[in-house]
Amino acid sequence: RTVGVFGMGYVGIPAALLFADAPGIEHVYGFQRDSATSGYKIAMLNRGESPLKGEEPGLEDLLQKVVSSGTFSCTPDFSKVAGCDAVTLAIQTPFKDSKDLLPDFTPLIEAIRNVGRHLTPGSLVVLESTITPGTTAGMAREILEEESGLVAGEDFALAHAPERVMVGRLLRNIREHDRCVGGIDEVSTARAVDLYSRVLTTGQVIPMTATAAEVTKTAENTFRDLQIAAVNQLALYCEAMGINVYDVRDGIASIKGEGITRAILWPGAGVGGHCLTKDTYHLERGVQVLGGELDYPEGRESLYTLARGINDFMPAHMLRLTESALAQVGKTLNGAKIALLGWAFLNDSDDARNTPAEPFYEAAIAAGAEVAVHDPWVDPATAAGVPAGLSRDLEGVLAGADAVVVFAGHREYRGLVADEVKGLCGCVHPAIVDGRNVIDAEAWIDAGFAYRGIGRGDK
Ligand code: SAJ
Repeated sequence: RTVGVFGMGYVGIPAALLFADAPGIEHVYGFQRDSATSGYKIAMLNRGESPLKGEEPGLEDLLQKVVSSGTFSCTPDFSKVAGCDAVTLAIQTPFKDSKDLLPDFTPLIEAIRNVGRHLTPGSLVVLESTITPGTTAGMAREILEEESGLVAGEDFALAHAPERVMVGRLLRNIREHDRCVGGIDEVSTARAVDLYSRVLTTGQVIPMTATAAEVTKTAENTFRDLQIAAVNQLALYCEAMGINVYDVRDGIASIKGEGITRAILWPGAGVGGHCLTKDTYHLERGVQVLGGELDYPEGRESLYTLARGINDFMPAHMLRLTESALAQVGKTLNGAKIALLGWAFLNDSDDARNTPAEPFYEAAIAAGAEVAVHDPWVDPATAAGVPAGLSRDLEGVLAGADAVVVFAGHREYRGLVADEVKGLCGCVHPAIVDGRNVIDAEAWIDAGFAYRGIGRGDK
């Protein structure tokens, strides 16, 4: 059995290596365009070097194992698809502009075309990218049939197997997570179940239709976004009522009874990343593609887009909290120096895609503030949309700040000492705004800070 994997990225590389290491699979081709931006990966991978940034436990060892045993090779030669029993596509669906509601499918469409051009009867094609419900059985099927002259379901099998890996634990996630696998027909589902069962160790394969698998993936993150919006809304209410949202959160989370568990997530400065900010729109676009109407009570918009609205409001709320803290010490945003701590969208991460810090940064500057940005994880040279002044010099960013605003809960910020920060700010009463519950409010207020925190109506 020979397998091909399109897209040598965070999802494709670990998947290809695990297929290469799986029983019953003789060879895996990692298909990678020999483009100016990513062609370098081909030689690197064939040398046994991972092109992925950051620590991925076990990945480079596995890569060297399968390269030296000859069961994996990376190639730009798409004609080798003809010899593959199965081809999976883990192509990113990037956004031209983060303001776009849906991604640019061009790279994925190009990859599907390349598969179609060399597809042979009896093969299985599996899409792993996060896609709008209806894509596998719709657009992907049409392109593959058009390019290959074959008939999906009869001449080749077609399925969707969404991934849910987290950077830093790619191999573990693929081996251990349960995996939804959905075909355009029963045979396709069975073929895909057989393929993925070979790489999973503890995870289970959950068979369903291709469209159900697409909905599962987008709905999983839509629900997560909704849960975060629910607790962000609660935080805003707690601020208005003068109570501490974290006391309420602890209370709710601790309510246990016969099988009762309350999932309550964390309020914060906003929701970023490539998944939660977009999967809601994938899901609702799928309803329009497949169902026609987004159906909800007369005159109301969908709950999920309301949730997106609440999460996207949090950076603006952070600016209101900053303005309020500055006012407490007789200052305004206009003319203030703000030290923004944390550009990444996730704690202890270098990923800045769709970071909620960006709308805050833009609005603060528009209000006349000067903003210095610190992030010890984000690499200014490679991260998306990084402000010119991004610095790793925390003391330099804090020097002379009228307000310190925490946007990411990086571990470096959990150890900040109020008096030391105050010394660096150089004013008697600096402001501190905590967007991720990493600041000890009492200690910083005692040190003379004007304190605000998301959900901290008690301060
Ligand atoms: N966030 C909160 N409160 C929370 C949890 C997260 O404000 O309680 C914020 C984070 O600060 C971040 C954003 O939401 O800005 C997204 O956080 P995340 O932990 O969901 O990180 P993602 O989007 O990189 O990863 C999610 C994960 N999905 C789940 O955990 C169910 C990941 O496993 C998926 O692989 C990924 O989406 C994806 O690829 O869909």
